[in-house]
Amino acid sequence: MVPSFDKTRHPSVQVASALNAASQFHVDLNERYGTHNYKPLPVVIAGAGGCWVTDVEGRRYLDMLSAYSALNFGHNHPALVAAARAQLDRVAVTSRAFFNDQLGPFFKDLAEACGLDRVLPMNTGAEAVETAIKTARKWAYQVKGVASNEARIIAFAGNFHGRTTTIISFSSDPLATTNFGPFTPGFDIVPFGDLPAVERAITPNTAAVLVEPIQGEAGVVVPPAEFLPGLRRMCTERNVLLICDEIQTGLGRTGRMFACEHEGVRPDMMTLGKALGGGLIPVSAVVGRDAAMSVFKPGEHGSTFGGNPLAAAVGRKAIELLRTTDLVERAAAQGEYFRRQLESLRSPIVQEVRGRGLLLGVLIKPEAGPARPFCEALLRDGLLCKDTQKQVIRFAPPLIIERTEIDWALERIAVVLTKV
Ligand code: IF1
Repeated sequence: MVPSFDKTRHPSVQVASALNAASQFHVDLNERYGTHNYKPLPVVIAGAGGCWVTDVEGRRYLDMLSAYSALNFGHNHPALVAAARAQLDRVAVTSRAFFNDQLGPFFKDLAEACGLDRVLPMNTGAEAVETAIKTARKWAYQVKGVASNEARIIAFAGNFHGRTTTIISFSSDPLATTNFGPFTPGFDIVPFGDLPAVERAITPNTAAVLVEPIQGEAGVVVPPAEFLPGLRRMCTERNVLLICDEIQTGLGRTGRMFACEHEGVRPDMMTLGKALGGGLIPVSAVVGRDAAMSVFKPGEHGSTFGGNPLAAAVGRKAIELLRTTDLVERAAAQGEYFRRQLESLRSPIVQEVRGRGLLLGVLIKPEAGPARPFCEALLRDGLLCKDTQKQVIRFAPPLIIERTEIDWALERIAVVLTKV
């Protein structure tokens, strides 16, 4: 089940920080012709397998970012690649103007995996969130009886749900919003984890509460244990839809199939993406209760690529892998181990290790400076990870990661986090 890739040839010497001509060539092309909406760490990836990537200079790195959790199965998982290949040889794209023979089975398997009724397929995470917002609004008008254009949705400070104009309208991050207005109205922001604030924010016009079970971009913030169950109770009592954005936390990442399972919470709708595409292609979906999803009639919403047979075949295989292998349990066990080992480093510059399963954040004390230079140092030692919110190093390796690979990473992390 774990993809074969030569793990014996770990980079043995610390590599130079300067890029060679092969890397610099690509960096220069990006600089000259790409739009500068990212500032990538200086590594040019040319190949990958399992938890490892290779750069254009032939160096190897252990991937502990996993494309922001899109690579729960690792790079190029053989079963997923085989499913994609087989489907590519049959039919890849049909549009929803017609049925295709992959989509129905994908709907069934995904709905059952979520314990919910219906699936609406899209491509990217942001599209799934947009779709959930549209669904909630439509439900508010058609089912709840909210007056036209008055529906409101509650979201949380520090949220990250994507980059579209509507989604950034309720972002509290100036980087995501500055000079992108005017913004979509209809959102109320309350502090993450603050149940009384949610209670106060709910009005008869409230259609939904949209929440990340763990806030990723905010720096891997786990809410208090009573938060999600409290939201569930409140939403049920006040006839408000609970929407969990499981795009980053779902599909095994936190050691459960879905992060809200840790608290025994079932939302009315959830958004999925990232790993749903098996680390190969973009696949996203809203999965929800019939009462919400059945507001749509033909022609009211859609997507050219959403639900295409290639996406459905890969998504279905991804769900199958999660349901029939020990990946989710592995994420729990390896995450627990990784976390304990990180804590036992007793680094003087680490304030806290937080997160769940294989979604971990290491909070660097402010006096040690920002997290980015630590990520750059780890990169030089052959480890890919990424800072978030200035002070947090995010570790989110593929769920297939083995204990020996975690130990390999820990050796390097120990050096970087203790040499100050
Ligand atoms: C970027 C973070 C991760 C997400 C949740 C929806 C989406 C995302 C909970 C949208 C996307 C990404 C996108 C990436 C950075 C990133 C991220 F740093 F912002 F927090 F993963 F950790 N809901 N998350 O996390 O999905 O449309 O991108 O498919 O730079 O935008 P998308």
